[in-house]
Amino acid sequence: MTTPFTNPFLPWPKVRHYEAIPADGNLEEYQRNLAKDTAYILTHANYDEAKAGALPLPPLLADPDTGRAIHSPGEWPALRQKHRENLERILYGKLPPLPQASHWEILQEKEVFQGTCLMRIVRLTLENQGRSHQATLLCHIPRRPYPVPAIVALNFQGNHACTPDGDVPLSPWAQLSAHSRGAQANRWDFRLLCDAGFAVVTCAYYDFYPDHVLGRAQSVFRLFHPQEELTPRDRDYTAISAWAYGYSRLREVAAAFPEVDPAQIWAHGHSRLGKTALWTIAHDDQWAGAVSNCSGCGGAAISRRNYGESLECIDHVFSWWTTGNCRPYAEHPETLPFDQHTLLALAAPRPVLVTGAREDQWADPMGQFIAVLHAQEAYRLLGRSGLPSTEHPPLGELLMSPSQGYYERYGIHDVTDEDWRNTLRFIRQSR
Ligand code: GTR
Repeated sequence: MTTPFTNPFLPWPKVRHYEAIPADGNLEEYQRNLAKDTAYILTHANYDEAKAGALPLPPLLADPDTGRAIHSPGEWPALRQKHRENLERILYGKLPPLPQASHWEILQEKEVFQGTCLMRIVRLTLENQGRSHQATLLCHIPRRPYPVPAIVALNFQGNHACTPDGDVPLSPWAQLSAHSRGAQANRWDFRLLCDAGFAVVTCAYYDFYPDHVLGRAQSVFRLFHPQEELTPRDRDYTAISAWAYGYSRLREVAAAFPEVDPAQIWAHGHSRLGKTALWTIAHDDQWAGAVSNCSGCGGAAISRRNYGESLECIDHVFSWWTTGNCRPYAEHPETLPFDQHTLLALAAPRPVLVTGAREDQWADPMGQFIAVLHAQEAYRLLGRSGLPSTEHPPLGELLMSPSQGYYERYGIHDVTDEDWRNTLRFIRQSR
């Protein structure tokens, strides 16, 4: 399949500084330079489609080492495994192993929305070799004939920021609690989702990996590694893999609720968590499917395009998201043995919805659409249908089959009610 673009590839503006993370732990200068780099990158990104380029994508259905093509569904699992190992080695690192023990307890439960829904606060504890790590989950469960489907999604600013409900405990993370209660409630229409018959389980992403250069030491990786191995330079242990691990631990809790159908639990994520939702279901086959909202570069958007955010930017500015092996590939994305259509294909045959927004060109909606189109090959190999058209749909129009969905809506980088409505439409027709 060819992409709709025929322009020659133009390289991204290079990041100005590329200091390694200092060994002495003194991050002050590093962080100052990073702020300058970020400003530079933001003002130099390309938003001209005519310059976006069209490097050929690595074939999805061929061995990245030998080039040998596969033709039957039986050959896919081994190739899928190889693609996943490449993504792991170069971009996202390995997920932590399972802990020796895990348990959860209900801290609070009450009726909300005029008795149509239960709100439940759950504390999850993971234990390994005498260390323990906790996460606090905010769950909404509609009172319906059970079992109901569920959406699992990490949140950015703490459970208390997702709802104005004063009974939801403040996140213990100072950085998150600084944000006021209900500050992101517009992104979480629990009422809409419960009325539609969906349970929703969320938790602060900081609970699994605080999202900054020093976050590794407090992340869930500390269950498995001593502190000396969890410095800013230990880039094997990435935030995206820790969050993906968190998604799957939340899925286990949701699946254990008697009200929830364990076969109908969907991973939903916005932006960096949209990248994570895709990496999550690439690993854990128990998810029903995923919704990746405005995930952009390192998520659903093609890395080989010169448009909006670049992999080099991510690898530099968010060094804790990617592995230490990423840099040479980020500087030369044409050398990657995969592109992000490969990540999308790892979900096949399970349904995936990819979304973008018009004013979120940083996340390259068109690059996401191209990735969805190219991921179709894996779905077709497995006997599923791809998108019903290869034309980018008009703004606001959801293009979907039971296996793949894509739309670009008006508006900014956000999660809106329109996004949730489209998510529900997509999930309903996919089940
Ligand atoms: C941006 C980053 C994006 C995206 C976004 C978000 O700063 O460049 O890759 O992940 O943050 O998560 O909101």
